[in-house]
Amino acid sequence: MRKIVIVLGVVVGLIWSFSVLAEEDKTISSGGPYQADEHTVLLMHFDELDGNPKDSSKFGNDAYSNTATWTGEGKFGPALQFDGIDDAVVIASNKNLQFKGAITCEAWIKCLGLGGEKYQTILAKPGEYMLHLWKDGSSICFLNWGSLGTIGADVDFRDKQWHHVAATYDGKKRNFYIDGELRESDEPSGSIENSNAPFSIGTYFKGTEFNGLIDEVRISNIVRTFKASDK
Ligand SMILES: [Ca+2]
Ligand SMILES: [Ca+2]
Repeated sequence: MRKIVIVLGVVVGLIWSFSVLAEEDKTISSGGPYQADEHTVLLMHFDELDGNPKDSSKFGNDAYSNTATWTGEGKFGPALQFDGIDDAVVIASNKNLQFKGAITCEAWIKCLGLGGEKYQTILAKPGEYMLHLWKDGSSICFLNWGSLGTIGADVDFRDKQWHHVAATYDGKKRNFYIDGELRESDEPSGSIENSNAPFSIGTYFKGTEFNGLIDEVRISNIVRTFKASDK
């Protein structure tokens, strides 16, 4: 009888441990990989491992140029590696990627060292909005061309680890999240500007090249919120 009780105790203990592990796994995987919803205008899982990346949103914003290298070592499955010299993913401009009011830009990034001479582009719609690191990965900015200007966060990305970065604007307030934590906010005056420039990931201009891995890029036409478990 005592043996049975001990065996039962061990079994219950194991079940409990596995359920705790399963909970932890669920927490880690939040923040992606995402499913496209009605507000998703671009969603790049970067899982193709070949050719040009495809958009999983209903808008079909597929890339038409990819000079980055596929890797199986992404945040979620495969990702793209950018060499810090000339690698880019380019997507044609269209009105779904232009914003009148609300926008959320986000990506998972792993910076691997020095990039372009000016800074390191994560994503950019030149003339409208851009997420970029300082050239050595020592800080991050969300820039809106025109009157809104820049919001920055003094966060060091030189640890060669994956980080989730997100910026939102609702027409009034701008929020900047790193690994799901709200790091900076402001209320810039002015309005969003639109341009016909292509949307780029990794670089958009000489001197702005990203050095490292990028995964799970999502652009949304609403303000999304994030929490600290998004990492
Ligand atoms: Ca991926
Ligand atoms: Ca190259």
